[in-house]
Amino acid sequence: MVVQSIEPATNPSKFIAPLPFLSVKQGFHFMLRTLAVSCAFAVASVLISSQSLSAAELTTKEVLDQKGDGPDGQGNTADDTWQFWFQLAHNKNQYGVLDLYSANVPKGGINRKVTGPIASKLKNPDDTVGWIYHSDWDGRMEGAWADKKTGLVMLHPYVEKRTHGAVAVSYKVPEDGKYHVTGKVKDLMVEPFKGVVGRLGMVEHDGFEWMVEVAEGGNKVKEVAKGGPYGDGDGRADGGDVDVKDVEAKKGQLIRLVISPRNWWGSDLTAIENLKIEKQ
Ligand SMILES: [Ca+2]
Ligand SMILES: [Ca+2]
Repeated sequence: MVVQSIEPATNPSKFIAPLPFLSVKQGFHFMLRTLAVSCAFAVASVLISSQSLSAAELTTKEVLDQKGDGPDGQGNTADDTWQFWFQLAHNKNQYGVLDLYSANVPKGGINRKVTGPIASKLKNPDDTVGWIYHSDWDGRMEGAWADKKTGLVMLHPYVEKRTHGAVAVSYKVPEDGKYHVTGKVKDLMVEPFKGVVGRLGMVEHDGFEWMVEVAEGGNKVKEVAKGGPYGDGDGRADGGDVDVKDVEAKKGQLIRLVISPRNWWGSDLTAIENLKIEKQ
């Protein structure tokens, strides 16, 4: 009977110099170099991915994307980077999702009510697509819109049962941190009220305000900043810059830009230009 001796694994050369043509020392250096190169690649890829994850810009592409960028393959759901919202008439701190891609809306409307996407006051209605609420009683204006001709992203507030509601666009935060929100907002329907009602002080067209808020889904966590009012005369500018630093949010929370109609919703089609959200 042959008893095979098993060599104890004490010889380091068997582990450090895996390639037969390398000495122990060369093998060790080879491994160190391989390790260093791998680490450099790993650090570089993490830096690149975190940079792309932590900065985003809203363009018409994001509004027009019916499938969204989240894994469920449906646009404007909880897994998407950019989402579009309307303020609930009966609970101002809560928002609902604009859940209908307007290209799906038949020209005759839903139940003969909604007439979008051909919003009566959009500049290029046939080239404008976006998001509205499925049971909206009046789809002429309210929603988040992208004009393919002008390249503009627009939000329009709404009214329901005499309550003037805001609309919002939100960015899903990819990692905990402080974010810098920049962009421009502009009233595209400057309509100072000059009639009898205006002279009596019952101003309807009264511009809009913007807010930057942190939210979880449709629920407001905190208001971080606000600006305006802009538009509709009264000596005020038609628009201005949004520039808000130190918006602290946790991964998965939403940073949202709200367009609030103040007293009157009907003339507040608002351009959202160069909206960028970047990790500081
Ligand atoms: Ca989705
Ligand atoms: Ca206006």
